[in-house]
Amino acid sequence: MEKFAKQIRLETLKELLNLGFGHYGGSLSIVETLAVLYGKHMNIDPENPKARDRDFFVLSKGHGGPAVYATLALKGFFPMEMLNTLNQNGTHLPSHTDCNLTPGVDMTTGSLGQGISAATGIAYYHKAKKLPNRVFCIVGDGELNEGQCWESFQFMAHNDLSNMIVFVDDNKKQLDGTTEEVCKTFDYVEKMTAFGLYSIRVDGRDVNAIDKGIEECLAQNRPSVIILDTVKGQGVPHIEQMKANHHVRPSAEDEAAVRQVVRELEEELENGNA
Ligand SMILES: Cc1ncc(C[n+]2csc(CCOP(=O)(O)OP(=O)(O)O)c2C)c(N)n1
Ligand SMILES: [Mg+2]
Repeated sequence: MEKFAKQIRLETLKELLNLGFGHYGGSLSIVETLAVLYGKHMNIDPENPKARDRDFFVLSKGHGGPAVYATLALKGFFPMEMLNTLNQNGTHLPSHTDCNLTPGVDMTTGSLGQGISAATGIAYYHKAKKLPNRVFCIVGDGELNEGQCWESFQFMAHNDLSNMIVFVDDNKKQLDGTTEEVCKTFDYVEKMTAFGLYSIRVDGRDVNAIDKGIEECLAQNRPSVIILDTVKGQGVPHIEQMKANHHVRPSAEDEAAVRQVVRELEEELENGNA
């Protein structure tokens, strides 16, 4: 899973460098979680993306698309070369995830708050039909400012959607400031628990901690929410330290720092130190 996370981070950075701008911060903070989900837990078949028995993944914070595309390409859903088409005219990889364009993308997202609602609907259908499919969904901490998210949590708890895990990417920042200063967050685990959900906080930079958290939630057989303690721009120190790192058009200095991380990741992966 650690190696897979490095591969996903590398390909995500290459996509964004090739485009020249993009959502660096929120793509990088979900890399480890994607590596654990697609590397270990999800039942998926890249040869048959719409397989009836598949697990579903919904990136409610759809602007993290570049990280999902890197993950799907590495799993073999489409050729790696397609990653160079990110957000270009006529692309199958728009900046926000779109289920009508990209093999392996299960829901069109980008309008914050709506993806989690769709994900609860998918989980509700499969639970009602007594089907084994599970649903994994990532929402942003800023996205939680959308009231619609809280309707989804209530719906999840009321309908006992034990086939669903929601991850909150608690990277502490949103588009134009820290999440705390835009709208005070209080304690997410306490809030989710009060909603009747099983909830834990894990280190979202650590694939083993994320894996353990998922195992713990699956063992509960209850609707669950994992709060991911992450850093916006995770894994690229220069981007992590930028005050505004939501959508970045790298300066020459920024680009040099990102290219340095690309080289380091390539070397680690080539030398088998991953
Ligand atoms: C309904 C809606 N309002 C506003 C936006 C514009 N927008 C895109 S990303 C973003 C910030 C999201 O912050 P967060 O959920 O914390 O994402 P992350 O930090 O993971 O990038 C905003 C306001 C949007 N996409 N949808
Ligand atoms: Mg955020």
